[in-house]
Amino acid sequence: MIQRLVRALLGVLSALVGVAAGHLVASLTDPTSSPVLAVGSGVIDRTPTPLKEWAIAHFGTHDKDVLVGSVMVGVLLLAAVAGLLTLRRFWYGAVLLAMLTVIPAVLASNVLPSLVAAVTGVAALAWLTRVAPEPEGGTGEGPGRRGVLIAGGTLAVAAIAMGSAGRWITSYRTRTTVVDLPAATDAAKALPKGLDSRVPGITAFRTPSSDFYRVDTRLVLPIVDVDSWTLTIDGDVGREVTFTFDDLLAMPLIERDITLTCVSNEVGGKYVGGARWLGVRLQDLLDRADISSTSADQILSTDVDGMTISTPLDVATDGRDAMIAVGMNGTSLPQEHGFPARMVVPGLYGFVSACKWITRMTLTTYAEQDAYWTKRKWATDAPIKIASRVDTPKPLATVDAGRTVIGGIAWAQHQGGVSRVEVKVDDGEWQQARLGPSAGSDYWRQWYLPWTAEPGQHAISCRATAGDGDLQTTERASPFPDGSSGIQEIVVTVS
Ligand SMILES: Nc1nc2c(c(=O)[nH]1)N[C@H]1C(S)=C(S)[C@@H](COP(=O)(O)O)O[C@H]1N2
Ligand SMILES: [Mo]
Repeated sequence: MIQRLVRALLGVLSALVGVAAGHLVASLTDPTSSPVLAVGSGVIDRTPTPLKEWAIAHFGTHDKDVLVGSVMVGVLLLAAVAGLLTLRRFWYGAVLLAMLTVIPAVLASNVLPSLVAAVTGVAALAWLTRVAPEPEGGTGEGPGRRGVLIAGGTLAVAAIAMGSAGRWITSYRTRTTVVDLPAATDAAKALPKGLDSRVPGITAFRTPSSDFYRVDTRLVLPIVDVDSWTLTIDGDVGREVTFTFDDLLAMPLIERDITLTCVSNEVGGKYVGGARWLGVRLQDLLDRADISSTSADQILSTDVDGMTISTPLDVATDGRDAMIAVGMNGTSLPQEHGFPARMVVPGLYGFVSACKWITRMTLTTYAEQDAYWTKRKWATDAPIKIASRVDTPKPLATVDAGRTVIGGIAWAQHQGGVSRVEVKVDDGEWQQARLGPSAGSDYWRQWYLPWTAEPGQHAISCRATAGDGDLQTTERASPFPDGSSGIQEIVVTVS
């Protein structure tokens, strides 16, 4: 029994050594090819949409950690089995352990890390099983015990060292680098002072880049060299054009306050943020490619790793402030938000507009080419739905009786912004909330309503009206396929 446990542990340790060695080699070559991450990315791309939505809803921004953790647990369980198999024949276990690297080797763009993982994992297993007590002499005592402790300890230290080094090198290589940007030729007005300090607990009027929600399919950020990066416009165009980063900076730059929203945002959710974007008008870029006689209906954007995002051409060119952004909140784009350039289209959910790390825009048709989420049956035409959220009090909070404030945020991008927010407490009438300042029709708006809280349990809801007159719908919808809708209702206890 003890001996089996030991063998299982030796299998696990060998796998950890292999994973760590593979991670280190990947960090030096192609970080996305780290074996466990390669499997994780494979799972992301192959997970059916409903399961993915469930994971996002339940694990939120931790969904990726849960995914990588699950892959790791799976690998270690199989590695334990490999360890047990060595009791029969060393090669049984060694082959199973090596087989575990086949999937990442096939999925990854670079096979080297998986190869290294296989070789070091099997070598570790060979060493450990050689010093471990023989199955027949199974006392678990004697020279074998000491030897296995020394070998195990050495390998554990090596695994930790390689794993940490790999992590550090990857985060170093994918760190945010700040590049100087020129001032906008068409600057935004100073952002009005929001309600941030007047309504405690309300969402900040401007989301700091470090707090800005992040949604993408990547487990590792791409490494992009801004000096060799280019943006190409091709497909059904009069003239194929390629821009360097400096070419973009030499063009007229607009600066706009725009609120981005993710289609996966649930009613009352956090996948929304307001930032100031600096970039080149999409129309200016498309004009250089001459799309006057195109029959395309889609811009198919491709990122540096081949991920694709579709955008309806007519929406992107209807005069709204669609841009290829190079700056966010006063500096160049943070790595996780698409450095060196990304698309931003006011009023469209990010999955049909906001391609990060963009490197190509292909003018094509929906009939001809499908983007990543189109293949997964998400909508292609996906305007952001009018929405509002209660920030304070928090759901299920306990509030002191007496005078307090209900406050939150609402958005209706490219529908004239938010012109009204109403709040309902229990079965009362809809009461008009006071609005914070406006930063334009593509930006969200803070709101608050003074409230005299009576002891007991209370339900609080809110709803927004857009500047164009549309009222936030009561119709409940989940994110798939074109965004959630419905009225948020929170419950608080007043005492
Ligand atoms: N290359 C790439 N761009 C992408 C995505 C992605 O997975 N890959 N996700 C999109 C989605 S779904 C959203 S909501 C926005 C989020 O942008 P943010 O992470 O900067 O907030 O980016 C979009 N751009
Ligand atoms: Mo999204």
